[in-house]
Amino acid sequence: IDLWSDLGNAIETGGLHLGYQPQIEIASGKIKATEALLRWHHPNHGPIRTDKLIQIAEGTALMPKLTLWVFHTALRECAEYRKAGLHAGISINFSADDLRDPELTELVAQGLALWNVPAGDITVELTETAVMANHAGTLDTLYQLKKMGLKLAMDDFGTGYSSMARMLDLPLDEVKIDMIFVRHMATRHKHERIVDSMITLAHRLNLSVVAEGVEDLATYQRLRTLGCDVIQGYLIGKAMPLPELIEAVNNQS
Ligand code: G
Ligand code: G
Ligand code: MN
Ligand code: NA
Repeated sequence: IDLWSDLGNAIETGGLHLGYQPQIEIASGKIKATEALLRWHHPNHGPIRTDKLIQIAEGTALMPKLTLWVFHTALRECAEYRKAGLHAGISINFSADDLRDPELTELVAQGLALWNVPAGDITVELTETAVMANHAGTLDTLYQLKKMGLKLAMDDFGTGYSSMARMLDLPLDEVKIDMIFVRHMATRHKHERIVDSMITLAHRLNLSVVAEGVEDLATYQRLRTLGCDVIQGYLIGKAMPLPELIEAVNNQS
């Protein structure tokens, strides 16, 4: 099977979609933003894992095409859910390739103008490995995006390496605590102490904290007590297609 060329076809002919996973602000109980997560249902092989899909595209000519598709689709659908009454921002994942692409900021500027979504409502999620690539252009791109008014989030915080060192040179707004820390924090003391320390560290740097992978009420309650700002996870909901997201919001109010 040639997944690479199938993916190329899917980008051109419409085999992809984005799922939107709600992020809830603990203080207000409201959806503050959604994370756009790419989904590919292959006509013969069914759903393809997204990490695998990204691996197939990265380092090839498909990655910029895919990113263009993701960015425009996310902004168009964000504009759509705002019209439907959900006044929430959107978080988008960029890969190492994307951040090295000197045309990324131009693509972002064009998308913003076209879909009329305020720059401040867009958060760019960076994995530590994407930023670790240590490419001179990457930092430049991040500072430009920041100057354009977008927000920057460190994804998978606490995994990878040099996570603290990245805090010195990146103009971050948010950290997303990786679910390996969050998953067992309600039952394991050490996990809970680490999450507590991460929240304190982030707040000392004036960064907002999102906890990922929140699956149960006990975990939510611990996070609330520790002063976490935002939660994301199956307790609230999985990534869902736009119509389902809008329906869920309408049923709530
Ligand atoms: O929800 P899920 O299993 O699909 O996410 C798997 C991984 O794929 C996550 O690390 C996530 O950051 C990444 N991912 C999801 N959507 C996108 C996307 O649109 N672009 C990039 N570069 N990565 C994405
Ligand atoms: O972008 P990032 O690497 O953070 O991708 C988040 C991944 O975690 C996606 O694959 C998403 O579908 C998944 N995810 C989101 N919420 C939960 C959760 O509560 N539990 C588990 N096990 N996975 C989750
Ligand atoms: Mn992410
Ligand atoms: Na993550």
